[in-house]
Amino acid sequence: MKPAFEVNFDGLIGPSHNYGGLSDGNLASARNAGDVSNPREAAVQGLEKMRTLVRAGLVQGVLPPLARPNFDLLAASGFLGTDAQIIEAVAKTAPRLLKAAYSASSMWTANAATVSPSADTADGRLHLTAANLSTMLHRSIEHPDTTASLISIFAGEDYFAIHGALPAHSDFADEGAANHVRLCAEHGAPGVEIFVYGRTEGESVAGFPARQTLLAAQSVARSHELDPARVVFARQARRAIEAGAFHNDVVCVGALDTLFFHEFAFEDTAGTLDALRRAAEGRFELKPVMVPDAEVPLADAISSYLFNSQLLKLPGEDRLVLIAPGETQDTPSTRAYCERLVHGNGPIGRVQYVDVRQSMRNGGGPACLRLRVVMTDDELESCHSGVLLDEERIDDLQACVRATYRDRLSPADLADPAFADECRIAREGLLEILELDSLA
Ligand code: SUG
Repeated sequence: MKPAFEVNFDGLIGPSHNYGGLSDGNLASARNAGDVSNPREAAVQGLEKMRTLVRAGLVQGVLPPLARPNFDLLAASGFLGTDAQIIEAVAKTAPRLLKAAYSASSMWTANAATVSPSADTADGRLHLTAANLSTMLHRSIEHPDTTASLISIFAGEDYFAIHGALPAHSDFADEGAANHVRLCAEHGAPGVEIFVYGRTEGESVAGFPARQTLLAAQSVARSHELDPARVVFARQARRAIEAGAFHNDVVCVGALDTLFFHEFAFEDTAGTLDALRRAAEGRFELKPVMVPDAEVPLADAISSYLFNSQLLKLPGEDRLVLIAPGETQDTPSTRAYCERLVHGNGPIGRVQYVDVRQSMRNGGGPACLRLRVVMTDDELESCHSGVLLDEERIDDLQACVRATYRDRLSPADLADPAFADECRIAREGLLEILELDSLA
């Protein structure tokens, strides 16, 4: 077994971060629609979270924001002319389309791709499949550019297999790692991969959309050459989706041998745990930590984002650490639960709160903002080093953000043609720091 460690690739929050109200079924996005955002503060908050993990001794990566507005979407919709003419015309006749073209949603890199570490795959390569994000228009335009970023960063076919997104049809709806959990004894050892889906292909469900299908999950597992005996497909509870858990990572997070989840996360909890134990046999003993609804009602779990936390093994600490959003501390039931959790003798020994409020108000907590990539030394060596962060690079990125991002942005401001130039200049500055000028 080659030793490996988990690298978190966070999305660098882009200059057009705004509250567009674009995501049906995402309660925070709907609640804050039309509010004034602060892209500068959002990006600084995200970078401070990254700094927390760098200081804790973890390897931290970053994925750059995508170019916004996405003129390809606007051109495909028949808007032609100079950039300024296009923006003026779209703002007048199709303002929702303009919001989609400007969305900074690629910040939530848990939705960028699904990742299987080399220890789990038959060809011994690290596999990544870009998510088609086909359910929401503003997210469906991410994957071509995300794929290009992944190719630039995870360079070297000996080590990495990058798959383009699945077909853009609702039968293949795929939201990436937000519906995927990998468990193992230690990162470098072969593990078990859990794929959570909200509906089967062809099935129509009333109410909030189920953004992940079983067919998509099975397709990714096949392309990643996973051992079928070590894969579990689990259905997300309809009840959780209806309550606002538009991705499984709103009600569940796992790390190493521990699965931390809400009582109503899965349609069949006992069946899911049995399947997991069978898949884990001989590899590790599953440690489930189920939070009963009586202790944390589903509505509180979703509004506080208790489970949208990063569950991490930090150097020098015996038990796992939960990096939770500040909202979890502000919600009485989740704060009390966390206090009891760390005083017990279970696998989670500490909770640390971080402030990512700007992202939270669009439904993105600490876990949405990161893509986990388990890597060996050789794989890390082969990966583009410009996106790996130390504090100095974080300082440089923050300085660029402070110099180029607005601190107030309402969806109506997107109509200002000058804003498109501001976004381009800001992104070019960031790409230079990350030595990714080729993506400009
Ligand atoms: O897809 N919000 C994102 C939040 C994604 C959270 N990711 C995970 N749970 N992994 C979404 O719903 C809101 C954009 C707006 O309304 O402007 C948005 O896209």
